[in-house]
Amino acid sequence: MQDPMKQMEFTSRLIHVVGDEGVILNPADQEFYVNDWLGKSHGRTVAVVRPRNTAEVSAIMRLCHQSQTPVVPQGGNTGMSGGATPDMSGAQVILSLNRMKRIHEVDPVNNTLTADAGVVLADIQQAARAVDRYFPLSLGAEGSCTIGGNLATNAGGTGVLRYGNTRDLTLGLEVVLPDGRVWNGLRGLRKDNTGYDLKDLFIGSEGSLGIITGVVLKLFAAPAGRVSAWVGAQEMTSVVTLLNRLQAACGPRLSAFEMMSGPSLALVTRHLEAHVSPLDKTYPYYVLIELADTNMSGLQEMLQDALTLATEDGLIDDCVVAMNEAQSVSMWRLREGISMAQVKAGKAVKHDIALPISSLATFVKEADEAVQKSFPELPIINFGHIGDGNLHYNLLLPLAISNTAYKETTDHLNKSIHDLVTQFNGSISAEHGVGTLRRDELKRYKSSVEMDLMNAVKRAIDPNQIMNPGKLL
Ligand code: FAD
Ligand code: 2HG
Ligand code: ZN
Repeated sequence: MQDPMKQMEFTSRLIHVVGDEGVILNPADQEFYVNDWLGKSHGRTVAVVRPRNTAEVSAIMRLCHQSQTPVVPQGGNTGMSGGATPDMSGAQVILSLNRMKRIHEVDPVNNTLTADAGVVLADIQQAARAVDRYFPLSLGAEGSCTIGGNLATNAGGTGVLRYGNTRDLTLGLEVVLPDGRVWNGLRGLRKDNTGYDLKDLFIGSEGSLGIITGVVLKLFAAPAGRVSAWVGAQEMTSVVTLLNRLQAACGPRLSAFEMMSGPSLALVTRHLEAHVSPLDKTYPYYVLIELADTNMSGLQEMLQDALTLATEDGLIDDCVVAMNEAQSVSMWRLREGISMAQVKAGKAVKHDIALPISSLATFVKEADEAVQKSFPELPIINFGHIGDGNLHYNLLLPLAISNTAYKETTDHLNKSIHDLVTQFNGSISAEHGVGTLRRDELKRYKSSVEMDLMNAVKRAIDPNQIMNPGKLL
């Protein structure tokens, strides 16, 4: 929207809908919204508009539809793929859900929670705990990401192994369509075969089809507690064998199995204060394991016995079982600190990949060899939710690298890693989404049939292409 008169008229209409306090026009106050936290994506905006309810979202979308103004939905702005940042044109509106924070209902009989899309994930977890239930979605950004952002990216995190990803935790959705119509699918049903599952179209659509305004989530029985352990191992093959053994021995009690390579842990202990490894020696791989149950009786022994057996069989070299909750918390701080340590230490080239678990060890061996051949000195920060086959196979470039060199090296590394992922029938985006970061990569690896189908869905729901242009597709 380049015409200043039209822009003024548009923003005054926005103010009419949401009030003065719901529209941010001052560039200094827009800073948080137009940049991402990684410092990689930057943009400009006509206005940041912050509705309080679905009716206001609908009125905003009607205005954007009439004026053909592009809209960038935004939740907590913690995303890792540039999906919530507008482009540099200054023509796009940011629609932030950060004032839509109501939890409407917690139903411990139906085991469901109904909330606005702008509720922060940690507040949803807390509301479930308040009725002695459990909401298992958990990730490092849970204190600031929103459930709407989790839905839009189909977020994963550390609980997927046992409970599934955001899609698996969702029963119903409410969405405002690009023309302002509201689809109310806020149903708390575990069975509903009345045609296409529309909610699954919007989950993982990264704001490209509509604004998610509300959700009905599944709740679970609250675990009575957890037992955590930290393990050191020499080989990725041993780590995968340990995963299979623990699944066999502990069944659904195995609630997390998170891997960190030696360089990943070293990065955290070097760059973050008061982060200390629980083991005396260093190892090529570490695993953070967690068991949880509604009955704690025998849980610690179960983990201890499985780890003793694994040590005797030479699968693992050393391990420590947390003796109390404080020790569990400090193990988790090491795992959750890796993202921040990367930001402090360099410019990461991030690969959020999924592979069949049976291919993980061979993939890592071949990927390490390929990287070392081209860039022998490059730190490989490989970690992730390997219980789900999801690796964050990140490569750390120096902080002082020029933009041109960063881009050239990134293009080279992306191609080499993603080609290999494709050879193993993997995915180039496991949980962070495509956004702008992997948009061109997506075109390279998706078949033309898949791209045609996705573009057809986009055209059907957003014919004027106003929803989050330039992202995903
Ligand atoms: P935003 O960043 O605001 O937006 C993300 C995308 O969703 C954008 O495309 C945006 O347009 C769209 N969007 C947001 N809200 C809506 C809405 N209401 N309707 C339609 N579209 C919308 N992610 C994981 O999956 N697993 C992890 O383990 C994980 N760990 C993280 C750890 C840290 C320390 C950090 C900073 C991030 C981590 N993330 C992780 C990434 C991020 O937190 C998730 O992608 C999260 O789901 C984004 O939520 P958000 O509210 O911040 O969304
Ligand atoms: C995690 O698992 C997040 O900690 C972040 O998904 C991954 O920093 C990353 O690349
Ligand atoms: Zn992750």
